[in-house]
Amino acid sequence: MSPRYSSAALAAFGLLMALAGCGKVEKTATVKDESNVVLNADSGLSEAEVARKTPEMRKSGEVRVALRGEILQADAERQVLIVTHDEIKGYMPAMTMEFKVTKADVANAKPGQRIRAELVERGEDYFLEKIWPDDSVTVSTLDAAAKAIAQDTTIRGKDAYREIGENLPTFTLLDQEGRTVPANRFRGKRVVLNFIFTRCPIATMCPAATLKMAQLQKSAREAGAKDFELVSISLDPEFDTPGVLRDYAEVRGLDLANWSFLTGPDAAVRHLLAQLGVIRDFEGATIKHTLATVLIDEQGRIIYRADGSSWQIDDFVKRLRKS
Ligand SMILES: [Cu+2]
Repeated sequence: MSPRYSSAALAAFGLLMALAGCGKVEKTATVKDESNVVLNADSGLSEAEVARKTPEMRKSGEVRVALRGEILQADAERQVLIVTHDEIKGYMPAMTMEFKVTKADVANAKPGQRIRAELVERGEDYFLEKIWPDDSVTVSTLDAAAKAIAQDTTIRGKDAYREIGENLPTFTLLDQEGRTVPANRFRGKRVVLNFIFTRCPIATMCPAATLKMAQLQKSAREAGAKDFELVSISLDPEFDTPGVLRDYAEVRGLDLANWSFLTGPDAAVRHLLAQLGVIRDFEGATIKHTLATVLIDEQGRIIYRADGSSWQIDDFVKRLRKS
């Protein structure tokens, strides 16, 4: 059942760990912060427990509760969303209120859309963080795709790892604008695909990979390559919401015309990683991971891959230019 990784991928893993010190404790990236308790019914708390814990949390700086609701209006100028939210048992009745959000989240917001998020009460202010689409069509599409890829990994067994010449696994994720993106959206184009996470603290890993993808995008265009796409999938989908990815791209001035940042259920990402031979380990407060840059052809076949961080831009430019 455990996926098989190419020896190149494993060797690159060891090498990167040694070079980047990824295995050491990285205090800068807090992947699982235990102090961030989110109060809600899903966490098994009763209405009375939520009511009891709220003042304690308020005293220590902020209250975090899970929220579901519908976007009524997005105000880009004031950077707020007006949301009609469901009852939050033990904390607040159902009502319409205003929340401060990031620039990317306000840009992604669509009036009428259902969302789930974390309500953060800090001082006098109310914020929404970790905003995900929660309409039934999106949720059921993502869940069905996650189940399908999990099943596929199981069926493939020890052959879960996809070799050169095999197809890219089928997946459906969300892009940086919260749009549903099926893998076949990229058919007919060459695709360079990698995995990154926005909180990666190691300059030589994800930040360098993103920089190189941007350089590849520019060089390939200059070399006359057309009809190619770049895809960066989050290794940390619980933190990397569509808005977080959009913000990551905008802060870096990335050109998203043919570059998608994808995220979605961890259940789906986990199997994509296994099938594409990228290793990810949650270690304490950080994510230890390998890097792979994978080239997909117009028919959705994996035709080339480079493991580790030392892939050559020129090499990929050459392969993106159709001969
Ligand atoms: Cu990284």
